[in-house]
Amino acid sequence: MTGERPVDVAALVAGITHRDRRALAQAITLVESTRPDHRRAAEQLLAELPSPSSDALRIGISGAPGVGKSTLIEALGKVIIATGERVAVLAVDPSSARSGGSILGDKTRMVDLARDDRAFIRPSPAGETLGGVARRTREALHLCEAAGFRRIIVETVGVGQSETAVSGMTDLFVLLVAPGGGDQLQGIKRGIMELADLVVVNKCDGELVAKARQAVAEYRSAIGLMIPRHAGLPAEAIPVSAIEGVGMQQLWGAIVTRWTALASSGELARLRTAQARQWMWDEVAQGLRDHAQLATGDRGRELAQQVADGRLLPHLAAAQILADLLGGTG
Ligand SMILES: Nc1nc2c(ncn2[C@@H]2O[C@H](COP(=O)(O)OP(=O)(O)OP(=O)(O)O)[C@@H](O)[C@H]2O)c(=O)[nH]1
Ligand SMILES: [Mg+2]
Repeated sequence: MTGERPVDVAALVAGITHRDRRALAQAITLVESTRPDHRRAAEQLLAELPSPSSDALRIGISGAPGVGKSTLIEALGKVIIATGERVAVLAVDPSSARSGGSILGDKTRMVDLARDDRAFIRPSPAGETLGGVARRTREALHLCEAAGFRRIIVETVGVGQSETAVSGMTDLFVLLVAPGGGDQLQGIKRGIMELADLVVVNKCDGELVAKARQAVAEYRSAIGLMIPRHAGLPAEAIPVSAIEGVGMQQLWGAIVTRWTALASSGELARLRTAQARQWMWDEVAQGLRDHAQLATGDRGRELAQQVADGRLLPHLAAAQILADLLGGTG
């Protein structure tokens, strides 16, 4: 894909089908590219790939900067590999200002996993985002499944919207938290808590043990007051120490138990159907927006400037753009 050589889609299809990690990495680079010719090749690739033969378990993991996401994924990844499965990790960094540091951090904190040929780790910079999760992460996830990965983790830094986006493309959403001072739940929005299947309290070690236990108790009582996301399957709060590898078996056990329960009740199928629909409409919305920006050209820029100067209200400007695009029928 370097230079101006046309993309060899057939070679990528063959490589991915043969579980070649280099082909997978190249394919993800292709779907992330915004160049129109790359986009066409990416769409062709996605159309030509055979659908994965079995269901993958898709896990979303989110949490504030520094709570230990990378450390946890390294430890959990090893547990997954020990079960005989391969694991793919898609790490998305929502803020470009931090991207350099975080991606560097991932390389140094997932050393063992990065070295293991049963693991695939892919950090992606911000790029175009859906509230912090790269627009093309769903496609990357699909590519990982086509490459035979049956355990996939999507990691993102929690920024308020990224949790919603990541939970909208995965089967289970894990909210990672660390013990705080005083009121443990402080700063965690209720809406985010309601998305979580598992609230994992990390850093339950050393001097932090007492605070971590208190946090677990507080999360448990908060969960008890919430309407569960899946009826009959309330969220769980689990203490771990990612750095010491403590609680990893319990965490993996809870993930698998929950996923199995969702699958056998039919809830997983319903969830995925809803996600597929949402994906389609998200793409339509994004596509229309891209089209509108191109098609309105100078007029669009002029209206945006008027909005920026406070001379025109945003919704009135939007209505004018829609009227222009739709021939005044909107
Ligand atoms: N005490 C303790 N420290 C931990 C634990 N897990 C991670 N840390 C430390 O917390 C810091 C952040 O860990 P990371 O795994 O990089 O956290 P992260 O959430 O991936 O951070 P960002 O990617 O920057 O958002 C590091 O200094 C880790 O060593 C743990 O279980 N216990
Ligand atoms: Mg990290």
